[in-house]
Amino acid sequence: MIDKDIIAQAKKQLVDQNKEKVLEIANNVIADGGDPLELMDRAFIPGINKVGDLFGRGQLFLPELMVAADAMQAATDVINVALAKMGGKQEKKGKVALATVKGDVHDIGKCIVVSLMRANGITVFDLGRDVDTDTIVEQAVKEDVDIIGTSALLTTTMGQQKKLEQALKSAGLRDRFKTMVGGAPVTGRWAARIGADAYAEDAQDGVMKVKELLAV
Ligand code: B1M
Repeated sequence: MIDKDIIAQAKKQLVDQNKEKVLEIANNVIADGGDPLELMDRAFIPGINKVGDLFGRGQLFLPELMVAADAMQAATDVINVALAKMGGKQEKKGKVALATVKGDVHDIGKCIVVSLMRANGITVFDLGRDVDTDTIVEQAVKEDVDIIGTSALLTTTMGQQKKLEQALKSAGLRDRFKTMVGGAPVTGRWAARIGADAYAEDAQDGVMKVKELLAV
């Protein structure tokens, strides 16, 4: 368990948009054998959520949001490298294509999901961010994946997840893939409404849902 003062400092430095300090804390925690996911879940995610709240309330502006996002991305990169090392050699369990949907550049969460899945022996094709439906379907077919996962962080881009379900149906491909949706505004209710096979709340839940969908 990471010391609560370190957690508080890590969160504070992210909210203060201090990339140098954020990186220093992330590197130190990992060098001391701390759990990278615990640091993400207890410090950096609450930190960036606080930044988001301040931005939403007009108490912090876009340039500051961008600096905080850059610090968050740098911390995520450090965490993701540590997660990849934790994975070791594992039997491969299923193939997943993951993308942030068209019109949406939020990819910090999606990248954590990618890393944790890989660390759990799942083969992931990371299609990137702002990816249109046709490209997602094309790549899923090309790589012959089992599951297509999409991330949406904006209420205005969640509709792209529904569009994917419709595109798969029109192409006669709906039964070929399982689908999973995630992202801050996305819910289990939304997943059920659009006909997605699963909703994942966070990266750990994403790994669990892949295992459930593939029954591995
Ligand atoms: Co933006 N942004 N942003 N932003 N941003 C939000 C989403 C917002 C809620 C902030 C706010 O107003 N309070 C708001 C959306 C409001 C709405 O839709 N109603 C918003 C806005 C408005 C905008 C812009 C429009 C701002 C502007 O330009 N005026 C703009 C849009 C750009 C675009 O996409 N077209 C914009 C831009 C940006 C930055 C570029 C500055 C930056 C993103 C940088 C990047 O990602 N490379 C950014 C950031 C950082 C945020 C907040 C603060 C944080 C997002 C984040 O990284 N969270 C965000 C506020 C918030 O969400 N509270 C906000 C941490 C991350 C680990 O969590 O992504 O939820 P998350 O992922 C989690 C789970 O959701 C889940 O697992 C992850 C790990 O636990 N998960 C999955 C996610 N995808 C999954 C997929 C799965 C499974 C699980 O399987 C398929």
